[in-house]
Amino acid sequence: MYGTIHISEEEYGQFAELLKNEDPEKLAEFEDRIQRGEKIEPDDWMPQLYRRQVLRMIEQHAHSEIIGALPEGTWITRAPGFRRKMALMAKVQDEIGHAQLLYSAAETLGKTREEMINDLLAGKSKYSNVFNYPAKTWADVALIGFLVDAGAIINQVTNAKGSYGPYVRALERICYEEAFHLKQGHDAFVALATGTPAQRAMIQDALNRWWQPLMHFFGPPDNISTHTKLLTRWKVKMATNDEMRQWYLDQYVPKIWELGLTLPDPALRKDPETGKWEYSDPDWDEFFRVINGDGPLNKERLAVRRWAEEHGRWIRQALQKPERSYVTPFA
Ligand code: BYC
Repeated sequence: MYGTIHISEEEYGQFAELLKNEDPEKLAEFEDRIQRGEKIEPDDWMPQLYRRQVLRMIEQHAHSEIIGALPEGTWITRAPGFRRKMALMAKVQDEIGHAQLLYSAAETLGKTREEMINDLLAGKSKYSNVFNYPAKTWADVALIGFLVDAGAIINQVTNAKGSYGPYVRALERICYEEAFHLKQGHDAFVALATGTPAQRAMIQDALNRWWQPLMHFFGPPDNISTHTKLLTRWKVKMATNDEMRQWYLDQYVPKIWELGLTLPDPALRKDPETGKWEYSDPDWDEFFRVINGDGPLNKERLAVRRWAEEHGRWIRQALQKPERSYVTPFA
């Protein structure tokens, strides 16, 4: 299923207008390289549209990592116990590290990190929908570590087989760390699900609130997704949004049900004949509202990043002025 092309030649032809300024020979050679499974590297020839699309995706992913550190980050001081606190601190630190890797990969396409951060702070760039919801209880943190990271792994393991060299190398490294995140999330999740009645109620409440954002996480259905067709052809996305959503349901719904927890969708079931999951369509109007800046916490999330940007400016400026470096008196 990885790397299936979902665009017909006729549909691809509709992009002709956007590709009309490209050298046809170079474009054909680029397409051949993609089909042979070769990696595209920063100095290689690529159509401008490929450059823009890959940059858009990596940049949004990088922003998702730094904004994604916020809901869990606020729980470091309140984590229940020393071991949970240490694991959570390590995880949050990893997420920031992922952003570093991804901003570096995005920079290879010609946009500076400063420009990317400015676009994020100005509300011009998107980041993952899920991080615009509050982590009200410790159960929310357990759920993020288990079920958001599980979604991230499905997406990233898939796209790590894609065509843009710097992105896939960053994803490979990120996936190793996500595997640890998933374990810490699963451990905290199971502890609550098998705990006292109050703990079970807390994790059930978290599931009820987070299920819809989790269904949104893989993006809009294929029939309304803007970029999937072109990006599967160019092997930037190695599966469609609906395919990834199906794989996620297949792997994680049984794990949730095994714990005696329920999901807030009475229509959710696997059709034994087709092997496909059926579910109620999540509210896609809400999804588009949230990703366009009008979710429960979009303004708060960006306000925290603005604060961090302002308060960290002095150190970035200091690092950019090597002529002012200090000479040790013992030299
Ligand atoms: N949230 O044409 P479509 C993490 C936008 S961080 C927000 O299907 P595409 C973690 C999409 O951008 C991991 N926006 O898009 C971190 C497009 O808008 P524009 C996050 C979304 O790109 C810390 C429009 O909807 N993972 O796990 O073909 C702690 C139409 O959609 C979303 C990534 O970033 C969304 N969920 O496919 C814990 C993975 N979905 O740009 C955990 C990289 C769609 O036209 N990204 N949109 O204005 C991708 O794989 C793809 O971008 C997506 C969407 C599959 C998400």
